[in-house]
Amino acid sequence: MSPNLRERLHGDGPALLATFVIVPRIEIVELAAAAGYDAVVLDQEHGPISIDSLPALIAAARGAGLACIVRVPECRAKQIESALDAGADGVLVPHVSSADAAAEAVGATRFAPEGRRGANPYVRAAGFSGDPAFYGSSNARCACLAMVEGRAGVAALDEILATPGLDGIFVGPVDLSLSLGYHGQPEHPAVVEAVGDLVERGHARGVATAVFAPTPTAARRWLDLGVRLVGLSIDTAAILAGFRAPLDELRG
Ligand code: 3PY
Ligand code: MG
Repeated sequence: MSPNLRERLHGDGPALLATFVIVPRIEIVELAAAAGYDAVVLDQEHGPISIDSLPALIAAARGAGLACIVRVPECRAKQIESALDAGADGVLVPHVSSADAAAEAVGATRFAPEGRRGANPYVRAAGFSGDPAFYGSSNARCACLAMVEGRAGVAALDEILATPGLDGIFVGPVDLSLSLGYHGQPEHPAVVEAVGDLVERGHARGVATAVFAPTPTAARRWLDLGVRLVGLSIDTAAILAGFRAPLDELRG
């Protein structure tokens, strides 16, 4: 059996290359697979992806062989549990800025006794009751990534990294650039230094790291530093670039 998302985050094989998906269409997920990505991040924090859209998008990801992470709208147990019940391989929890928030997120991804996830064996993730091993396999498989993307999260990093069961931190340079006063400059040297520091502190504690990279150059930098997952692009930006390129060429 091929390694699941959590095993890939904790393993030493190639890092995962992911794209964010904002547009709730299965075709976008399939296009990401056709382009060669390893994973999609279905983004409920930004854009119109609702809980109703998740089952089809997750099914499309699975059918296309992609790992499927849902970025939930905020750090709330209910939202995390709904994404996992729909069949996601893991969740990305935005703006985690304290040890309590990290523990809340992890607790919502695991059934008792490891956590506090509400149990229902009839949901999609459980094969609608057809999977007798659901609770154990879900606890073993579903990954929880906490986004560190603001001053408060940076200040609480050591406690967040110490959260039992946390699969990794995901550093968000876009929000971090605003929080640090470099608006709209995720590649500002001060932001790059801050991201690198967070990643290295994660590695020093043996915690897997992930980063959003606004450019392939940034992605290469973070991959060389040993991150286990890079968010390399966003569907809307890719479509805009694809629409623009032939027009720009035509118009000179
Ligand atoms: C950030 O960089 O702030 C992100 O949330 C990446 O999507
Ligand atoms: Mg962000």
